[in-house]
Amino acid sequence: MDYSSSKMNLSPKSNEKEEYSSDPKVFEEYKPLISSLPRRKGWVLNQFYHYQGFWHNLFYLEGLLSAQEHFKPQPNDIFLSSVPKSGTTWLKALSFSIVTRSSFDASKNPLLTTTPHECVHSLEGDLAHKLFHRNLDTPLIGTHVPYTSLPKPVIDYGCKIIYICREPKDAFVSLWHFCCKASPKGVEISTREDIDFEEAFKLFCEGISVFGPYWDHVLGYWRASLEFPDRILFLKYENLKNEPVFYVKEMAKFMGYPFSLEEETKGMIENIVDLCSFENLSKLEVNKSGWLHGRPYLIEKNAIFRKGEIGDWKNYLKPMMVARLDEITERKFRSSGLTFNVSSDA
Ligand code: PAP
Repeated sequence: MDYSSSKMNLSPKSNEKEEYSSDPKVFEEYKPLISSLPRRKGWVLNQFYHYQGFWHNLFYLEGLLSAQEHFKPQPNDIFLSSVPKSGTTWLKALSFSIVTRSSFDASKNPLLTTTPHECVHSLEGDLAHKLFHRNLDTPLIGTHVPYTSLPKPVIDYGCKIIYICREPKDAFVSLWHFCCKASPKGVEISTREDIDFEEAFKLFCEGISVFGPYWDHVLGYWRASLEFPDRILFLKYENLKNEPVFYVKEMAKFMGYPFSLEEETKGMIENIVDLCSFENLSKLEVNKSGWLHGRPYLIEKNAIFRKGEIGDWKNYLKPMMVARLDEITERKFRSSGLTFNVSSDA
């Protein structure tokens, strides 16, 4: 595949306009802080702001600041956390199915008519931008916020967290595809241009991606999971893909919703795995057409479901790129105990 024809200039310009405009009634107070932060041109939305060691776009940064100031979790809340494109949608669907399994008949499961992102709202997106008016039907909250930036009560109350990460080459390729399908609001969708692949790769390697650096995000949760194993369950997309039944069982136990022997015998775990599989969710009408809500850019729902495979990077990354990303991953994760089988499938 030749990416040289796909162009969007990513170099910073001092007079770049921010496409997303915040609600002044809600976020006015954060303007002085935000304007003092280092910033640079990002992907999709013009500006990335550097806050507490990570890069954020304005929409999520305002949500994060508001969450850090105002958000009060319930002690039994369970956070589903990830760096973007690591399996968030899947984790939301599986967790939602686990905790609501006695509330719905299979034919009435909300996942059949509602996207996983609408079944489980995001802390810094939906909740922060709607002033934390919550539907308390489930204790689940999604977030891409790095561990060290989570609102303090989330840690102090001992809320449980499930973190999912994904092999970085696949995470990058998935992110690039997603960003190419997203348009800043107000930009005619037909005039949207692909993001330059090589430029995006360079930025990703430098740690400049939404909620990046990717490696620091993963390491923050990894280290916390080693310190607090009863509070943080650390999952890999690849493991979940290879052994979904085993990990769904582990998730249910961890969340405090273990499967009974009777449920296991009836095939409840396999039913949940099937319901939430890429093959099933991606063909549901609700996930095929229409727009995803609660985002600062326009994105069609089907952009969330692309291939759902391990190792798709092989179709996109040149050998030099593979070597570079593998080298960074090896260096960053060295002596952390965290490994990915970097050069083979997972
Ligand atoms: P988000 O951060 O915007 O929420 P997220 O769900 O984390 O996105 O990642 C999307 C990736 O998960 C896509 O990967 P791909 O680009 O390599 O294909 C998407 O296809 C994949 N995905 C979505 N749902 C599932 C699922 N049910 N099972 C496996 N993979 C899935």
